[in-house]
Amino acid sequence: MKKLLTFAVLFAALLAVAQNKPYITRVYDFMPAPGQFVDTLPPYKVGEPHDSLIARVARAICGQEEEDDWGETVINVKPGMISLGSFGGYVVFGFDHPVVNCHDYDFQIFGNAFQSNASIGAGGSSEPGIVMVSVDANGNGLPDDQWYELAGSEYNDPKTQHGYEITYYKPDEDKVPTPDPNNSMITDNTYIRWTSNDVNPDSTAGYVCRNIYHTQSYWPQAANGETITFTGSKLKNNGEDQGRYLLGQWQPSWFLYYKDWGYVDNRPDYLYDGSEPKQGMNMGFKIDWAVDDAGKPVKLRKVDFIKVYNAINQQCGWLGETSTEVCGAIDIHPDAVLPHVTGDVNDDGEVGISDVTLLVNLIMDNSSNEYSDVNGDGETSVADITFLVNILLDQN
Ligand SMILES: [Ca+2]
Ligand SMILES: [Ca+2]
Ligand SMILES: [Ca+2]
Ligand SMILES: [Ca+2]
Repeated sequence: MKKLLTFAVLFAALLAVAQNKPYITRVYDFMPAPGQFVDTLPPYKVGEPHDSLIARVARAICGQEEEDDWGETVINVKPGMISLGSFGGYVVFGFDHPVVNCHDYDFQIFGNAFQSNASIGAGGSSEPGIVMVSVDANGNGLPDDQWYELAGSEYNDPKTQHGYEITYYKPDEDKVPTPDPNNSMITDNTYIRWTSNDVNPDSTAGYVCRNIYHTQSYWPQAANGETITFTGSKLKNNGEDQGRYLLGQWQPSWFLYYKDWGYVDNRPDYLYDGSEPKQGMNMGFKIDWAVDDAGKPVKLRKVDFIKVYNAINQQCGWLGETSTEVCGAIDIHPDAVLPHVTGDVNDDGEVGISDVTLLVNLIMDNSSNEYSDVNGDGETSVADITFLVNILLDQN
C-alpha cells in the first residue's frame, strides 16, 4: 500500500501537464496458461464472454485517476494484479498514444517481484516475463501486426530456447488425484499434462501440479477446446530449494533468482524518473532492444502494442508453477513527439520509393494526407513529386 501511494504522489505533478496518459488505457487480449491463480487473478465467472474477462483485466492493470485524502488528483498506476499462469500465458495492452522510442528506458511494466532477506543470492521471488512490442503497421488499431521481442539479458544465453512450443491438455477434473508422496502440500502431481519441443529429451513432458492452497480448476475457462498451445522464448529455470532437514524432515524454502535485466516481474519495482537508474531494481524497457525472429535488431520509432508472456516453465514444490504477474505499466516519456522527416509521406520513418508511390497515388486520386505537401506550399501537387524525387536524389 505504501509503495502504491508513493507512485501516486509522484505522478500527481506529471498529470497536470501530460497531454497523453502515462498509464495503460487499453487491454487487447489476455490468455493465461494453466496455473493456481487461473480464473482468480482476475476472477472469471462461469460462461463469461472473453470481452468481459478482458474488461476485468483492464480494471486490474489500466491506470486510474483518483482523489487523495487532500482532494488532489493522483494517478494509481497499479490498481490491481493479474497472473499469467504457467509458461506462455500472456496479456496484450497499450496506451492512449504510441510509445515513442526515446532511446532511453521508454516504459516500465510492474510486477510483484521481491528480494528475500533469507536468500543466499540476489532474488526471492522472480518470475520473469518476456516483453514483445508491435507497431500498428496496417493502421487498423488492432494488434494483428508483426511482433518483436525485447532482447533481455538472457537472449543470447545458450540455455535460452527460442521457438519453444508447449501444449497443455485439459484435465479430467474428476480423475483420481496422485498426491506427491514426499510433499503433503501437493494434492495432485499429475494434474494438467503438457508436452513441449524442449531440446532436453527429459523435459519434453510434465505436469502442472495442484496444491492444497488453490482448489479451483487450474484450467483457463477462457480456453476453447481440449488443448491450448503457446510459443515463445523459454528462459533457464531460476528456482532453487534452499531448505534444510529439521528433525529428519525436509523443510523446503524456495528462492527464485533474478535474471539480470529486461524482464517483467523479475526485480523489485520503482518509478524511473529519468535520473540515475537504481541498480538491482526493475528499470524498465527500451524499444531499442527489439529484435526480429532471427535475432536481428529492429529499428522502431514507436510502438503501439505491448505483450508480456511468462517465459519460465518450472514447478517449485508447494510454491507451484512460476507465473509472471502484471500490475500496470507507464510510458516514461508520455509526451515525446514522434520526429517527422520531410518527404516521409507514408510516415514509416524513412524517405524512400514507397513515399513516391504513395504520393503519386494520392495525387492521381486527387487526395492528400498529413505529409503529402512535401514542399510546404500549402497544397499537394505534382510539384511535391519533383521535390520528393530531388530529396531522394540528394540522398544517393
Ligand atoms: Ca494492426
Ligand atoms: Ca510474481
Ligand atoms: Ca516513408
Ligand atoms: Ca506542395
